[in-house]
Amino acid sequence: MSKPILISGTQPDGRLHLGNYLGAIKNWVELQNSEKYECYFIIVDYHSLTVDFNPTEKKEEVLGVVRAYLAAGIDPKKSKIFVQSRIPECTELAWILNTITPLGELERMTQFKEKSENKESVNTGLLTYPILMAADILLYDARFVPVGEDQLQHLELTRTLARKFNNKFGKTFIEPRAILSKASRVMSLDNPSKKMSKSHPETCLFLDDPPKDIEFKIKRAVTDSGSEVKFDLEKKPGVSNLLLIYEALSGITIPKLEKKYAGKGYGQFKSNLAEVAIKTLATFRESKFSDKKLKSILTNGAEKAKKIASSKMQVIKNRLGLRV
Ligand code: AQP
Repeated sequence: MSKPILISGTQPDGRLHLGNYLGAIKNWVELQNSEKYECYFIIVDYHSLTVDFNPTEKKEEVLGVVRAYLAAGIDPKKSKIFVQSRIPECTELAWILNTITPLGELERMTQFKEKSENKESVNTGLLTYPILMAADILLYDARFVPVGEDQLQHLELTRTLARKFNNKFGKTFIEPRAILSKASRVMSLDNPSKKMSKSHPETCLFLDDPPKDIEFKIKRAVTDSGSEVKFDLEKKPGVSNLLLIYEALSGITIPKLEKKYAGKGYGQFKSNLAEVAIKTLATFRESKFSDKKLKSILTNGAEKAKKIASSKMQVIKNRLGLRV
């Protein structure tokens, strides 16, 4: 029997951060290695056009994401790795899904509201990008989508669109389910009420940060009043965020960490966390893959994805009566 399909992606729009890794990519590696799924990992370059960008940097940003995937442990022999824009069927399907998406559903998306807040003018892509994400997922009949918590609302829209299309035109799409990692919402180091986000680089620990920057950022991270290292999201959001990060990086559970640092204060805790982060992230700083190898992985991945996408598109067009 064939394995269920699992799909996820990352935008090539700057450097990847600890939220991307602990909320998504680390989990992808574990899911891939469980051998229970057929895995597709996309570099969603069309999504990344919705924010300001420099065309001369885009190619390197795309290769940078592939490099991070490989350094994290995504294996091109086990998983398909490809770039979204190499599969035009995705934008074709996005157009079709546009025609069944109520405008109100898009306007109420938290990410759209946050990113358009206080802006005089907002591009339409920022509003419609959840439809492109839905197309990426539905095109490959994915059953599972491992994402961070910030993407759950978009995934819910994907499920709504699949249901709506199926009801209108006959069963065509699977309603995908999210898979969340334990650290599905890594918060900003400066402000634990906001998620770590590349739109606010000052809040991020980047995967390729040099050791001295990691140490500096963790030492400076906001902690709470008192000195007890204790997990309490309401009363101690800063320390709780650091504990979640520590657990995800080291595999040591939060209760064990609380015990280890009982009576020791924040200084030692932060200094040890910095050591763990420097060690774990060494793989991203030190990994070396030639551009030639990365490009060949992408060509190979796109060839496989293209076959699946084009045969699914035929089914979709048939359903819509578009094949004359
Ligand atoms: N802070 C986070 N905690 C947990 N998971 C996170 N992800 C992102 N931030 C966190 C997850 O990373 C995957 C890839 O993210 P993306 O490339 O789609 O970009 P994003 O979600 O838009 O990431 P940013 O940094 O937050 O960018 P901006 O500032 O542009 O919004 C996704 O699975 C995401 O959930």
